[in-house]
Amino acid sequence: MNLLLKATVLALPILLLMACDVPVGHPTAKADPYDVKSMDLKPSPASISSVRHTGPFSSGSSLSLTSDLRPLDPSPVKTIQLDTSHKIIDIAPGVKFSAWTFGDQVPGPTVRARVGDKIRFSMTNRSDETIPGVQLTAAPMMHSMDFHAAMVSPQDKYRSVAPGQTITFEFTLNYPGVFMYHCGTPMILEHIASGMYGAVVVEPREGYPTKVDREYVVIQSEFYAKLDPDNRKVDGAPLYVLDTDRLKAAQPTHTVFNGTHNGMVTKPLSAKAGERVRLFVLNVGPSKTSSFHVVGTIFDRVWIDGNPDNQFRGMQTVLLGSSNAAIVEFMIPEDGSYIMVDHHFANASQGAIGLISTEAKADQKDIEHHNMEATAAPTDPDAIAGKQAFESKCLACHSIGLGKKLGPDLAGVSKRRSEAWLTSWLTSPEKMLETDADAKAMLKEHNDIPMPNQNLSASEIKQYLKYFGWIDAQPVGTVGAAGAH
Ligand code: HEC
Ligand SMILES: [Cu+2]
Repeated sequence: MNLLLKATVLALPILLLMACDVPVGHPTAKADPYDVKSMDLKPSPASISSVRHTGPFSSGSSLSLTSDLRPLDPSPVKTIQLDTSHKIIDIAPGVKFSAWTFGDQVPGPTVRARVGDKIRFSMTNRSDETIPGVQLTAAPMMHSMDFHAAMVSPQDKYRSVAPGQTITFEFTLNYPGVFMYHCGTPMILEHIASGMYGAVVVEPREGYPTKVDREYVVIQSEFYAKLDPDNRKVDGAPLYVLDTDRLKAAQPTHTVFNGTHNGMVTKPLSAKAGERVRLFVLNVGPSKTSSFHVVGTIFDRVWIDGNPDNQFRGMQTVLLGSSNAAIVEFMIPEDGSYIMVDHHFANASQGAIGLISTEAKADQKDIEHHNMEATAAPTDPDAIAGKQAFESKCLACHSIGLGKKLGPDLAGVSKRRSEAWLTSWLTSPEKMLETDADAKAMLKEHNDIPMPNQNLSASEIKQYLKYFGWIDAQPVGTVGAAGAH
């Protein structure tokens, strides 16, 4: 090859690259989604009052209290309350730890919102309240809230407030991601290690570019526990308190997912073979990294810090420093129990282990969703019509996600039956009961009570199927319909 040709061949890809790379400011350049001009950087000042919240320690329709992440609440303003408390938590069997919390739980509730949404936050420092039946083991003290999802003056918004005081502030979510929140009152290390942290999931303005069958939150954190030097007991069991020597030396006694040693081994997350799972993984630390891995599968996508712009494909493990997060998505290839671990095995051996299992049943408790009402609703017009019709015509005999009535629970029906099968069934159940083996088997299971023909038109049937498809695209247990009992 002559020299000139060689040079041209070498230069060609570079020239092509240059040609593709539209310079910033060029008229055809795409708008920068992170353009500061479209961000809210001037939130109003925080206010502090001496009016106390009473009742539940957390509230807000955008909060999830467990690993089951609720679907996005579409309202553009998310009002959330996360009060601090001092309480005893079980971090492992027999280890009753004197914790400080947001929302009376460790980790604190997960907030879900979207870029452009406003968070209207308030927190009462209730560290001086005694909870009935639980002795107060830690003295009341100052606490504060630091949201990594916010762009605000820390001296204003992240101020510490005294027991009995309430701080209120607002901010707008400018970046998508999975962000930590934590108490920022000195010694910050002690406040985090005592349990004062949680996650804020911020979806991109247009939502995620992929579709998944399940969504769960996994928060890794360390505990540094020692037996109470004063030998105090809780319900006859020894009390554990923060070991500040171990804390400073970064030598945890427990490293856990979602606040409990081996918690998701005894209560695995559920998924079915062939499903796509999205995990929102946050490593709180406070002092260790996590080498997050799921045994038996490969992360199809990894979005570092939970932002789809930071994408990796086909990853075995994702490395998370303290307060780093990732969204990981993967397939459940076949039936089995897939093991989530911190692949720093010293951490895994301290309890950072959990399962996603095809044998796990959705927790009935979670379906009822604690004290919060479901806000998920379809947006597709056919699915909306299907939902309305279903609620008036079918709820007498069917539930969604809440068990069998006269007819089967219809959660998952779009997955266990084909569209053609469902269409034939809804057109003429009597014909199917004569000719179709699956229909006959189902009739037997339902005490030989045949479903009456509902006289549905083809377009009505289409609407029911759209609704069923929508239900089955939501994280399990987040949509329920029961009707009158
Ligand atoms: C009077 C009770 C009753 C009503 C009302 C009723 N169904 Fe059913 N449905 C049943 C029973 C019972 C079965 C189980 C099969 C059988 O025994 O015939 C069934 C089965 C089904 C199945 C199949 C479920 C599966 O697991 O494969 C679907 C889908 C279904 N019904 C949809 C509907 C829809 C949609 C409506 C409202 C338009 C409706 N049903 C109204 C009683 C009812
Ligand atoms: Cu604190």
